Amino acid sequence: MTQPSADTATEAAAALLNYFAVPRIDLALVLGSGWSQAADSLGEPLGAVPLADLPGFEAPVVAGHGGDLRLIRTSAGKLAALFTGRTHFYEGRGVEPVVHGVRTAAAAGATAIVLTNGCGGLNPAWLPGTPVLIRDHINLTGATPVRGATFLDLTDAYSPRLRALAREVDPSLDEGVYVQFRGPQYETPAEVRMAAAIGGDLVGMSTTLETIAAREAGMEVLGISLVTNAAAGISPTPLAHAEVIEAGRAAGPRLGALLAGLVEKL
Ligand code: 8IG
Repeated sequence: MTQPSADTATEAAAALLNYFAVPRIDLALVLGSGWSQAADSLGEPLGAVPLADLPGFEAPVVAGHGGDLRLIRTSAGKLAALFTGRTHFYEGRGVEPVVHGVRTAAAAGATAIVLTNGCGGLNPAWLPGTPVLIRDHINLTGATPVRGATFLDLTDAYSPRLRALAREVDPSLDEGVYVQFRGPQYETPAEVRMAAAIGGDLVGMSTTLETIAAREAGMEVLGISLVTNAAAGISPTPLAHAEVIEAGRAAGPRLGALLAGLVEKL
């Protein structure tokens, strides 16, 4: 299919607003690996549409990654679009499908977006199941959603205001720098040492391109990583996708409480 563009995001936004019969949405959340259980605690569910039914989306393929857009009314009365899955850069379809959900949310009126992910942790104190706020990122994909000579400022890309709100909900939250590798293979231990040397705390395969697109679209961004595993070489045991799913399951109640407390304040 042809690549979804900013115009396709306008079409997808119109389709979703029409589907739910609402004039606009207020915020959006993207649930990454390990975060799916948090979906049920965010407010009053108003319905769901398969992403593949909206212009420009294709169904995600990874086990443990869903593919719906759910509309939720938060306890504060805001309309939140919840993406239960995302397209990853490693799927090889390019950048446009990766950021299509973010652009659709912005085109539908969202002024803030919460981007969550599952990732590897470099700090051995972050046991599997620990949520960490993203303070900043390093994009090692070599790709960008920005087209042309658009010199987008990424200072405070991860909103200090929203991070402070998250810490009001959970004062124990640490912060870190998220390093996006292309994947889909996990890093080698040497690549993890490189990530540490360049200032990284978290390694993953999503989020940075979405953040860039969200900032270009003028949204405030909150990024939250769930450390589902120690990054390669940090722990003596090899990485397994089953570990990722188990860490998410065990952390479910904490993540649900965190997101529910947060959306009340957004
Ligand atoms: I879940 O250790 C998850 N996603 N790059 N490295 C990278 N991505 C991840 C990891 C990890 N764990």
